[in-house]
Amino acid sequence: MAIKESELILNPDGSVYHLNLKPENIGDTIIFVGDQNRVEKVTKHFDTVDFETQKREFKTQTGIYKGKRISVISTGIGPDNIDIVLNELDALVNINLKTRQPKESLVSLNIIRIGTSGSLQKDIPVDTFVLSEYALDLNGMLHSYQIENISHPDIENAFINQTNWSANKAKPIVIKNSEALQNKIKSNQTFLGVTATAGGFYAPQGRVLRLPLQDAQLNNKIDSFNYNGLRVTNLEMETSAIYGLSKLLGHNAVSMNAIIANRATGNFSKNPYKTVENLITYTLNKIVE
Ligand code: R1P
Repeated sequence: MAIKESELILNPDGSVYHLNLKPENIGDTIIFVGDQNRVEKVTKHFDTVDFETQKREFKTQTGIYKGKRISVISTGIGPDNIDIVLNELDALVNINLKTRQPKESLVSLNIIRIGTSGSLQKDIPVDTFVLSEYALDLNGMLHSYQIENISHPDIENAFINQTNWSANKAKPIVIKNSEALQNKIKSNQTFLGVTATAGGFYAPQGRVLRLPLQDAQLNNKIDSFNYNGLRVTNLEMETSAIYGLSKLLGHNAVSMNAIIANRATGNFSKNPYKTVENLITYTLNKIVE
């Protein structure tokens, strides 16, 4: 059965609706950044850039870095945007856009997020890198999919118990990264850990400006969570959605976090741009090693 026009929306030129991309516009290695102005901070290192497009916050450039074809896409902020980006990227490689039928032989993309994040642990200071071994979903977008085969109930239940997680919030989900990409990119320069993904920046990450939190102790409980040595290293807003949808769709994903704030000490990086730049060059070189 062909997927209906209302479900898989294409632009008049045949490109997918939000990303404005056609299948030939992307490589099979894709770097996600949040900020559209970060796309060029990655591609300025490329030998050539042969394609560029933008619609809303979704800006893409594709080019060659040390012989490898790589696309860089800005996802904007949050798991809702990741739902759009992952589904439309998957459609580009795994659905025949002319017949609107899923392809029989499926392609696995390599997806690497280069993002910024706040550390929750004193011993993971600002200006370091965290590679997310696991993602801890706190926002709930993934509950619209069938996640039973990608979740880790033992870790999830320990987290729910140790934090006294409110039943009024989405049930936390733990998803593993791509071990192959982790092994390619990790080094003694990367901390490994569990990255918590919140669906907002303020109360969902325990920040108080004028509104009180549902649970004022939650961040302390998240910081001290421990499951067989696994701990929550950092908080951001995309990794669990990337890991969850990549696992469900058959893609490989890893998330690299430039730590620009430390929520445990209250420190903020003196030069966050430099830390992000360092993470970009570190990650690009690991991808082509
Ligand atoms: C919030 O300021 C944004 O910064 C972090 C969060 O995940 C969120 O998207 O990542 P990026 O710098 O990659 O956007």
